[in-house]
Amino acid sequence: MRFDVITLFPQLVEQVTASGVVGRAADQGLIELHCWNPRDYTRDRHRRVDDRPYGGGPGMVMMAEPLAGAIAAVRRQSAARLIYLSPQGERIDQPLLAAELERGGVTFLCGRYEGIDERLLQAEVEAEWSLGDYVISGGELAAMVCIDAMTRLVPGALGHADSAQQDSFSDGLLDCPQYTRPEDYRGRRVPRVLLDGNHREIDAWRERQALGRSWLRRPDLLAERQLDQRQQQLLQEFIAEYEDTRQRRAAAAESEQEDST
Ligand code: 9WO
Repeated sequence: MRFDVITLFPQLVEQVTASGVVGRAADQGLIELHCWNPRDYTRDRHRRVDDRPYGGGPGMVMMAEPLAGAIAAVRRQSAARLIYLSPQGERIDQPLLAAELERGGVTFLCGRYEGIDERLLQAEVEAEWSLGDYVISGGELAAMVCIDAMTRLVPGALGHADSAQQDSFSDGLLDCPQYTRPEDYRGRRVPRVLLDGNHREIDAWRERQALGRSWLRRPDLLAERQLDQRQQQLLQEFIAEYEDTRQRRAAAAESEQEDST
């Protein structure tokens, strides 16, 4: 998998390969990251990459020509799509990133300041992606998020062969809760089922929790998805237990009130 990134801050973007899963994938040659600085494609003495916006207003806009030079240089080495990262783009999710991975590579275009001259975007950009509805200071952090998430999907990038399968969203659901030692943390105990070593029951508990949390926190994820019979059963069990706990809590709170009067 090859990632190319056009950015005024190459040292920032290169940090994504400095440690962790992405670092190991780069060391193993599973991914390659190349950064291209538009400043290297300027022709004037001051190496200008930005100028004032036509129509006035605050801030600066990235000029088309230096970016066009960087894009032409990337295209000599890579046939990948050019993707601009901005809040105006299509909202990305795990399936979209997985589909892009199948294309074999991506080139990310990172804007700074108030943005990029629209004519450069119209002439060159093949897709526009957004992480979500907020503004950050430039496209770099968004590119790093995409590179991290896509690298996790490259076969062999995660230690365990099936870890990517167990990630949140690999199945379109939220993750189940995780626990480690000690068994008792300030009076909060690890769920009994995880200590008993019955792996059929553990798997069922985890799936029940994943379905239940998705039902509680992200009903939109469940709406998009068909549950099989077993999953419907597990979710019903979660809901029954949830309602039961809620009723017992309400009853306990009421008797607390009586005690105080
Ligand atoms: C800057 C600005 C300043 C004053 C008034 C309005 C303004 N809008 C912007 C702006 O959106 N700047 C962008 C910064 C230009 C393109 C790159 N930047 C960016 C990308 N910010 N946030 C993203 C981004 C990318 C992907 N997903 C979420 C956010």
